Amino acid sequence: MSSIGVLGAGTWGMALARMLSNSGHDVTVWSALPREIDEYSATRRHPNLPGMVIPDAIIFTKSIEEVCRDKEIVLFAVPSVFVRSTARAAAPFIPDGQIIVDVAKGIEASTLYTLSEVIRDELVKFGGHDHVRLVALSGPTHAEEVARDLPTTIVSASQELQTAEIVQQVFMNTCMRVYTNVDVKGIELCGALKNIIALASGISAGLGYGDNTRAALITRGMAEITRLGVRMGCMEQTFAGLAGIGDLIVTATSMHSRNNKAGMLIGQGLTPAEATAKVGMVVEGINALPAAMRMAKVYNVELPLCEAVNKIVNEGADPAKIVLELMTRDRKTELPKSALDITFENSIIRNRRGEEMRRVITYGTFDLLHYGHINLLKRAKALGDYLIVALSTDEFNWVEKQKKCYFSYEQRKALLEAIRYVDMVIPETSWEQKKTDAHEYHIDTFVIGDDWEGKFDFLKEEGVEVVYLPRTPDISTTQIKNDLEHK
Ligand code: C2G
Repeated sequence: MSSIGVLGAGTWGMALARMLSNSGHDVTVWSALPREIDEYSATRRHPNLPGMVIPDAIIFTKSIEEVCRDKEIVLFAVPSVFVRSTARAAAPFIPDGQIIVDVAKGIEASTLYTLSEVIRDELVKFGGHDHVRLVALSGPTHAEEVARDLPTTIVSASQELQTAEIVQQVFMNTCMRVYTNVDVKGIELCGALKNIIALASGISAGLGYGDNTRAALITRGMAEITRLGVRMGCMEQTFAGLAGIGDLIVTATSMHSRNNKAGMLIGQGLTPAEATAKVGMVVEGINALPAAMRMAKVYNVELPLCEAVNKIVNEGADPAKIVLELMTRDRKTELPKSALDITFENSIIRNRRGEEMRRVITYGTFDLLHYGHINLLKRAKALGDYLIVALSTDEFNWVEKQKKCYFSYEQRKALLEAIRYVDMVIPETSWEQKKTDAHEYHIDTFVIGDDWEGKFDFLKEEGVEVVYLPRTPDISTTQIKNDLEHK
């Protein structure tokens, strides 16, 4: 059996703690609210789970050190807005190599990080955590039903399959069936954004609309989340899985769902604040809206339902009017873009721009290649099917950017061509070439880090989509040089 530390004594954290304890694991639960620890350890009851008895074997602690020390698994079950501060507080007590499971669902609006990325970010910042093993655990899992041992399924997702399998082993029992996945980003994106669609579903019911409308919202809501996820490099099949459509169905149709309940109250005329107060628990769909709106902009993806919910929740729009707008939007097809044209060279040079093959271009020096560059190239490639990198020549770097590169143009070119996201490397010899490149290579999308935000919008007049992606924080060629100098 395993020893497990649970951070967060909320509904989901306690339902899981009980399940794990009843499976024979040693479970310690911590909360940032001492009064919760005092109450739950004394009464062995949780206010949101009246029918549930908290096993005597569960240890409660107010010490974040005690809940993290010597555990096979540390489980983050705090509300999404407290994940960063909790990870920062726990970092000194989490050893390198620790398996960390996150069950909180959300995306951090300021960085567009998923919550497992937020935890990793805090541990890396603290230092000494080079091999943190993060798992996102997510699926159609109402705490109220898990607390009653009703048959439930969930996905254990980690970049390392064997880590996902360890967590699968620990959480699997006769009432909880665990599936593994490696698409952590996709799993976490579903978990965050489906709460917004559940809000929409509740608003629809609150307006008195029926099952037809709810089915439409679930189906089209999943379509827009999938569209965004694929643009972000996630696996399309993740969205058709348990953490995708499975979780959306259960969240958008069940009265256990806080998002559904809050949505209904909003549809009936309460303000979001009144609705949240009445629900009395965290409504993660509202927390997820800022990040959803930012991702729609950064990745140039239409999220009509998320945008509609945002207008209602954050701009006070009239729900009935918004539904009418949604119903009368410009006509769309359900068909995905046509099959990928497999002859890259042919489509690059000879075919006109078009749906069959999306071509992306980006520009840069890429000296002392680092993971910030790779992160940019990976996301750029996910925006299309073919990525061209215009690499600044040594002369262009010196004359135009006063940059003295460590690696020559040829060396930097060879490094870039070895990256699986890069399909072609061409020289960047002038600032002006972007316009002609766009036509010569039939470019659909121009991408660059948001340190250049707004600088290349003129390319839109050439019919090119312009995307500025968030830079990867805390890494740059300059920083590497400085660090090496002072080491
Ligand atoms: N980048 C990033 N995160 C970092 C560092 C760089 O996303 N931590 C991105 C930059 O925003 C840029 C690309 O990686 O999109 C290459 O960065 P540089 O080599 O620094 O390129 P730069 O000097 O900005 O040249 O005509 C455009 C210029 O050639 C861009």
